[in-house]
Amino acid sequence: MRALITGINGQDGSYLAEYLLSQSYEVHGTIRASSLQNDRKLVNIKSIFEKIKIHQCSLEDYLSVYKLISEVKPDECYHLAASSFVNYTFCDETSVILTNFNSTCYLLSSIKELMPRCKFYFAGSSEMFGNADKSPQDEETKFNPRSIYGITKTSSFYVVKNYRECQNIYACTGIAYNHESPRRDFSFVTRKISQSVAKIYLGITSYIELGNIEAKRDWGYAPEYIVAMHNMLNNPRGPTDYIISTGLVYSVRYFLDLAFSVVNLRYEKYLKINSLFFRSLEKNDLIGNSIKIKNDLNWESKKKLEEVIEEMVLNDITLLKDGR
Ligand code: G4F
Repeated sequence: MRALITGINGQDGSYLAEYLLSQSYEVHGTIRASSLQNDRKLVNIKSIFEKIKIHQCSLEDYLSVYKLISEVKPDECYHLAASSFVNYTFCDETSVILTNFNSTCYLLSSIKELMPRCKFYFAGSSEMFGNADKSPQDEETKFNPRSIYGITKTSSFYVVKNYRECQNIYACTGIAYNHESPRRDFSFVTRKISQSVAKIYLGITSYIELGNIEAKRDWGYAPEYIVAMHNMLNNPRGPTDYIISTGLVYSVRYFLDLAFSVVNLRYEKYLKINSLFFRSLEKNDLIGNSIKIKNDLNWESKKKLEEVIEEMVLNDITLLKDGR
């Protein structure tokens, strides 16, 4: 089996690549040209670099995507690449649309043309529910995205659905809630916290600045979420969309408290609240009901948030001690 992963060097892409290699897949992945020149952007795939085939591809360009599909000829395609930072101010919205929406259309159009039996996974997001009218959300909940990121994920969801229903392509969307790990990008709050705790513990810095610490999230463990993705493309029931979540919510304050407790410190002594990191239109009640994927595919989130936090903090301490 040959798999293509867009954004293979990201948190999810790299875990998925490792998982598929362990299942004897031939693994191909796309990376932006600019990332190939930057060692920091390749750190997640360093250990498997020789085992995978990297393609430099601009997903905003149809010809580039078409050539990619004709060259790789994948059996499974996991479209994970996206401009993924959520903001509600609509800054730089056209470039987010180009990256997130057009790439989905280009991939599906090329697959239909060149590899119509290729199965397609699209990485949806809880941000599609945005200002949700019900909580927890499930596969029937109405979308009401509030961020440009959420809008691009929702519009892509409908493209995927239409390729499935009208073009007979095996295409589906995993509506994943937040999922974290030691490979999380530093722009997200969990990694920002774990790295800051590590720096404070090692005496490199003396405080952490955050925005709304009462915000709550349904936080899972990334290495488990990529198994859900693979299961969805190997679903005996055929292609359908699933919520991928833990069904539990915790506040940023709770995360912070536990992260500091890993090194026996109290967060109150080191925390500064900075209004720059607040998101004005943010709603806090996004929590996923993943009973459908549990019933159909026997997938459920297992790792406790406490364990995820400990792994992240200890990993950041090791990285800093090693000068990485
Ligand atoms: O870690 P975050 O930036 O993640 P967010 O916005 O929930 O988005 C992530 O999860 C989505 C759902 O799966 C994905 F679609 C998306 O691509 C991404 O992976 O923020 C989490 C919470 C927010 O409520 C934010 O307001 O943390 C709050 N927060 C408080 N202080 C902060 C900070 N977030 C960041 N990034 N930085 C802060 O200083």
